[in-house]
Amino acid sequence: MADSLPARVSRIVQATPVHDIHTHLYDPAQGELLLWGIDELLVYHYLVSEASRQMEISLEHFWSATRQEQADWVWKTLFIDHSPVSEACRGVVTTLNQLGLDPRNNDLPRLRTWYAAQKPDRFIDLVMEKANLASICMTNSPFDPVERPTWDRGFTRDPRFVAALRIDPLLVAWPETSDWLRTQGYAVTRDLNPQTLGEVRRFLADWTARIDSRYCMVSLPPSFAWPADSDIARLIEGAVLPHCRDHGQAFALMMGVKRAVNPRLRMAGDGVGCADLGALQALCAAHPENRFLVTCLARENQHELVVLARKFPNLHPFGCWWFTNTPQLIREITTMRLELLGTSFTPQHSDARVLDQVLYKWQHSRALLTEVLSEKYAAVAAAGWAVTDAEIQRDVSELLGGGFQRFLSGARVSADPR
Ligand code: RAT
Ligand code: ZN
Repeated sequence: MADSLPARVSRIVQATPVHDIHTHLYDPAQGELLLWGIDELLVYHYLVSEASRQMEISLEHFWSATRQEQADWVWKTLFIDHSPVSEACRGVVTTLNQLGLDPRNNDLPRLRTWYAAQKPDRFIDLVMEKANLASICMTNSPFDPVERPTWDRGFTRDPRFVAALRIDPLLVAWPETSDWLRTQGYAVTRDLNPQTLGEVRRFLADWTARIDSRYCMVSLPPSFAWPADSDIARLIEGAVLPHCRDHGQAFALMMGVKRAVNPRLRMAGDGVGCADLGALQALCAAHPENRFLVTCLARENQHELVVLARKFPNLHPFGCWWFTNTPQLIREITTMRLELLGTSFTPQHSDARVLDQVLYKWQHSRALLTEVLSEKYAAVAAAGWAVTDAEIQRDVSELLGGGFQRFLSGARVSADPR
């Protein structure tokens, strides 16, 4: 008997390698920047913010503990004292399961012993094979005092790890960042005059070349406005967009993050706010020769983003980002995007900060993509257009990174379905 439609879609989605277009993972040659292991999984900031609501100790006590003790507290709070039903908790369970470990029969010391026996190189291969990843796009910041020296020293690149230039401090912390740029040899002033904008472009060009960046990216607060009489608007107009045009780079905007809503939670303390997508509309309209990759953190922005993408072919929506990376919202957002954009978007990125997390992020994402795509193919079949396996394969390759890469290259869609 022929496979059912969901079985065909599932087989193809599972077998298609994915280009993970936004993560916080690093090239293995960057050493300790690439995190992995059970303690890192447990102190992931998604889990820390959940644990902080129910932990028996104060936050001050938690932060003063060692990493292993912090992991113990998260494990006790979220896995022992309560059931791990949240998406981030389920992620730890899926990850361990994918590695052949039963979290119910292995306490933390046993899990640590298992991890201690893994060889890093082999572990990276194992994880990438199991998650079926073709490439991992990093988030690379010249402003990070720990990361920058690794690039200054230089290293042999692992071709599976590709770079993307992250420029938040340049855009959201001007003029303070101008002082730092001067220490790096760029003749900038606090005033954004033509000379300074030229030097900012030189900085962007230098780092784009140094890391072989695929695109340039920033996360923005809900208050971001454009056009505007502001440093950030001047920097985007006078430096970032010309740089992107000159170097064939897309500009990724991650919109709607409120940083440090609760600073006591440190990295776990960021929140969400509704972004003004009028700013995005104005950018796309004023700069048809620039390409914009956009993800929004607020659920409330998702519909407007999709409608804008129908109007502007230079806008590519991507990912169900951070607080929207939950099954209910992924179903809703991915369905809406398929219904209004067809396959011309990238449904997901992992945002993994710990290598092992790609195991759960992609297992969960693949399952949801299968579900939503199967429903859409069934609906169009009922209307009189049954898709072939080759067409499903074409679409899935497109959704799992192929369309993203073509958008980055500036090329238009090919008509060839194979
Ligand atoms: O999802 C996350 O881990 C967040 O902390 C952010 O890093 C976000 O993805 C970002 O890139 O700013
Ligand atoms: Zn991220």
